[in-house]
Amino acid sequence: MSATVQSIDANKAEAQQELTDGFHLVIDALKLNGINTIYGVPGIPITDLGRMAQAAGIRVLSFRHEQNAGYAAAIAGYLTKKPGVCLTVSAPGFLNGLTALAHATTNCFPMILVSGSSEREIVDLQQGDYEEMDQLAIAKPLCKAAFRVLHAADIGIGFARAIRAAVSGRPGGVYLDLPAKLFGQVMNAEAGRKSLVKVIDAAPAQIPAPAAVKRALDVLKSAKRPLIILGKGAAYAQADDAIKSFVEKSGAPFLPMSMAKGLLPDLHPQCAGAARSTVLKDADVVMLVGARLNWLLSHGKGKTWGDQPKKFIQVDIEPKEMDSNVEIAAPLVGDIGSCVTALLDAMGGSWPAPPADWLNAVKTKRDDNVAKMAPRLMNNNSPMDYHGALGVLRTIIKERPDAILVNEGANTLDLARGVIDMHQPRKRLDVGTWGVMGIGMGSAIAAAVETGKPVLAVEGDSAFGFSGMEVETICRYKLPICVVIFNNNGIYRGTDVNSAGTDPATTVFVTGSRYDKMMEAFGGVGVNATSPDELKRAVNAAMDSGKPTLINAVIDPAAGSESGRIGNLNPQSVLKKK
Ligand SMILES: Cc1ncc(C[n+]2csc(CCOP(=O)(O)OP(=O)(O)O)c2C)c(N)n1
Ligand SMILES: [Mg+2]
Repeated sequence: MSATVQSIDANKAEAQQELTDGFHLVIDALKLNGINTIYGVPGIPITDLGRMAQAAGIRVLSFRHEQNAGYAAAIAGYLTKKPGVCLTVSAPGFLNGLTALAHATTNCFPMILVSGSSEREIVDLQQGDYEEMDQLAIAKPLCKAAFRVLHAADIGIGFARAIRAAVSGRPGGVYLDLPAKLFGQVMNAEAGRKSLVKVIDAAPAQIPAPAAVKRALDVLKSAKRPLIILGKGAAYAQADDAIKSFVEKSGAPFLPMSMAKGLLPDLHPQCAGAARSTVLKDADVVMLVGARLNWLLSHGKGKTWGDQPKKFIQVDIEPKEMDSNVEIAAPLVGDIGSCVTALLDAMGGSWPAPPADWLNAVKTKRDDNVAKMAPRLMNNNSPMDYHGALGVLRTIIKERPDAILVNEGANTLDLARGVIDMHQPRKRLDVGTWGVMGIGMGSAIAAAVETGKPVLAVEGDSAFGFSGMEVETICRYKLPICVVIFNNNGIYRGTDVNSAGTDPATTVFVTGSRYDKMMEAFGGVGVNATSPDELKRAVNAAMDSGKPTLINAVIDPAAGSESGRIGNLNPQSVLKKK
């Protein structure tokens, strides 16, 4: 090589070293802020971004459908308190990710949907670009905040705003629109470095007012029949020790909402999970901690809550949550950790125990209900009913308390929630506020990736179908996930008949399907289990081996009920029965 060519090469290299571009700035912005995992689906214009991010040490998990990648990002946010990032292509990929973004917002999970988008000039003139869509406008009503970055120099600020919006205050979904042209934009590397922003104190503590703390404790102290309800906001807060100390010091029965199960163990003597209807009806003071009075708590009124007049104390980071459904006598606004710590401090050394007759009444009801359920959980029927199958899984989770349980379906969800005790915080991941089907495989994958713990996904056969193709993803990344499909041949039940006698009924599937074969197709372990004993052996083997496993658990098609435990929400036609 001649000296001239060598020096031209050296100059070129030097010039390149001094430059950066949109691709690199996005990756650097993520890394600078400790975001080291991306969930997504590649394609124009973000394929190279994924490749380069992977090469730069970010874990980039490619899914088979953006909705599942989105659900993974959402639950990653819940588990880590850092925004989970989902990366999608323009228009259709973006739309596929949008359900998860809305789900994250509704559930208060911090998530950022980062989507490539098409040529701005063409999109805005509606001239028909490849995958043309005004994505920013569409995302806006479905998330906490939405931003578009047009200049490479603004990438740092764009990500900083997105991260802060996702995790501060009440967490939620954020949309970040990155048009194709941005990625190739070049700028001076030093200026690029300076343009990046490391977000300091992304979710600042929000300290409650001392007067509000005192008011809350005064109301709690006045109770004859106190009840504490723990929501997934309390689980999200990762203030586990403070919450446990507070609940124990108060002496009050507590009721965990679905994803707050395990925040204090379900077998804790104060847990009123098995006496839910009694405590909701009879309590006179109800303290909500990171739980909202939405439909899951019958809006705080009506039959579920009985005739007893009630006073509510509500601990929440969002001031607008107060009085959303009923009057809140003692609003306590702040982050859960700060609020609970302030409550504990202000309770002082001695706090009077709640009246013994209330504690005894709750205990009696709980023990009765547990005793009633016990024999049903021990049956070894074949085909299985829900209780026989769930009894086995309950024992497995008790023996492996650090495993993460993912759960969706109708009967499969409602019965598993009641039967399977949780023993540690944030180990139960499910359908959340909307009761959405499809979170299963995305949640399982993110749980395995973010925590490194084994995952048991208990899935209705319908629920599983929404994300079933991701079993390939599970096998590809060799994740320690055991999927158990409660196969009752359909939605709610597999016994429906179409009275017109033409197509199959709307709620039934192919009889005797073998979902286990799906897992085998990708090199995982498939098992067909027809009895609780077989199920137990197969799940234990999967949890021991850590190999991707799918167990087709054959459930009696007649065992379930319409809509599980929420059949009452179905509208009725007066004309239906002729
Ligand atoms: C995205 C979405 N689509 C549809 C529904 C309505 N839905 C509620 S539960 C359910 C499936 C229930 O069947 P399965 O998962 O098999 O549970 P099973 O009751 O049979 O145990 C469906 C489709 C939903 N909740 N979410
Ligand atoms: Mg089913």
